[in-house]
Amino acid sequence: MNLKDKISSQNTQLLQGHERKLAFLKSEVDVPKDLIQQLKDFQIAIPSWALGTGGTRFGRFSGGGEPRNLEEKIEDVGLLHALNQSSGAISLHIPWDIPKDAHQIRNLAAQHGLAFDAVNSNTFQDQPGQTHSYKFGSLQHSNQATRKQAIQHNIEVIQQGIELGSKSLTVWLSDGSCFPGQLNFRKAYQRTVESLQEIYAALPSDWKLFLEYKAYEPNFYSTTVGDWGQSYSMVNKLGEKALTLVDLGHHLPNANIEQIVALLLMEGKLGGFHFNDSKYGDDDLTAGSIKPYQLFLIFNELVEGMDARGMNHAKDLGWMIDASHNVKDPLEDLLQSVEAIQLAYAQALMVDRKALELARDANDVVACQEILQAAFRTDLRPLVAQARLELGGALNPMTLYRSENVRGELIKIRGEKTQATGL
Ligand code: RM4
Ligand code: MN
Ligand code: MN
Repeated sequence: MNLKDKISSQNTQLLQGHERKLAFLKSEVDVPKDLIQQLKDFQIAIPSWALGTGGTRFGRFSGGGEPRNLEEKIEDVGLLHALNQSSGAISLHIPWDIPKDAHQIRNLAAQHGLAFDAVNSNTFQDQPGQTHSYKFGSLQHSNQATRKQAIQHNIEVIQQGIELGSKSLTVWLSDGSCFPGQLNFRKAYQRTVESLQEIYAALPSDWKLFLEYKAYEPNFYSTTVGDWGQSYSMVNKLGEKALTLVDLGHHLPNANIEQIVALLLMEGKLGGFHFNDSKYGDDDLTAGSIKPYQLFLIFNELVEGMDARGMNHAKDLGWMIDASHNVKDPLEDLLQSVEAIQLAYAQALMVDRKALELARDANDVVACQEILQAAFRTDLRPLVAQARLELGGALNPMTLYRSENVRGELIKIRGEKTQATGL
C-alpha cells in the first residue's frame, strides 16, 4: 500500500471521532468562516540542515536512517508534506547542500509538491580549500580580501537560488568578538553594511534579503548583528528588498519578542521567521515545546499587524523552522513543530479583535487577558486536523508515522550509520 492509501485508510478509521470533536468545538465557539482556508494556505518551510540528528559540542547521537544526500532530504520533506500537507517548501544551506544538477533537483522537489524557500549562506565556517579564514569574522573582517570572499560566496548562493526558483537570501553572520577590545564596533558595523550593500546589489528585483540577528554564540562578547535594532538599522540602509528575520531562539532571556515583531511589522521591515523554542539561548528545540503561550502571543501580533497592513498571511512573510533535534527523531520533531505553529496561528485567528480593542480602550486589563486566553485555551486541534484532511493529509500524522514504522523503513534503505550534513 502506498502512503496515500495508508493516509486515507487511517482517515477513514479516525473520521467519526474527528467529526464529533469538530462538531463539539463549533457548538462551543464561533469559528471565523475563512479560518480553515487560511490554515490550508499556510505553509511552513523545512530547513535542509534539520533532517538529520543534531549535536552539541559534547556529542551527537544519531538515530539512523538519516538522509545521505540532498535527494534524500527532499524525500524526507516530501514525506512530511504528504502527511501534513503544510510543509510544502525546503530551504537550503549552502555549501552544506549544493545541488549538482539544479534542474533535476527542482524536478524532484516538484514531484513531491515542494518549492524552494530562502537560500542560506554560510560564512561562519571555513570550507576546505578556502583562501581566507572566517575565524575573525566575514563581512566585518579587517582584511578586505576576506570580506570580498564572503561577499562572493553570498552572490554565488543567490545564483544557486535563482536556478532553484528561490526568492530570498537569508544572511546570518556569526561576526562579532570574543573579548573586550578585540573589535572597533563602529568599523565592524560599517564594514558589514558595505559588504551587505555589495550583496544587495546582486539581488534580483523580485528577491528579498533577510538579515537575521542573534545575541551571542559563537562570539561571546559582541555580535555585530546582535539584536533587532542592529539588523533594522542595517536593512534600512540597504533598501526596500532588505528585511529583518526573527529567529525565536536568538534573543536574550525574557525579551518581549511579540513586541519586537509588532514594531518591525509596523515599520514594514519584518521579513520572516525561524521557528523553534528555547529555555536558555539558541536551543533550537521543537516549536511550542517550552513556551506555547509566547508562540501564540507572537502570532497574535503577526495576525493583527499583517491585517493592519493588508498583507497576505501565507505569502508576504517567510515562514520557516530552524531547529536541531538532538534526542528526537528529526521527522517526528518537525511534525510536532509544524502542528504547534499551525495551532498558534489558529489561536491567533480566533482572537476576538473587536472586543480586545474595546477592552484596551477602556483600560479593562482583566478583559484583555480573558479575551486572549479564551483563544489560547480552546483546544483547536480539530480545526488543524480538518485543514489537513481537506488537503489530503493525515488526520493524525504522528500516529501514522509510527504505526507505519517510517523510520525503521528508512533505516533499512539508508542504514544505521548515516550522517546528514547540517548542524
Ligand atoms: C544560526 C542561525 C541560522 C542558521 C545557523 C545554522 O544560529 O539560526 O539561521 O542558519 O544557525
Ligand atoms: Mn536561524
Ligand atoms: Mn540559531
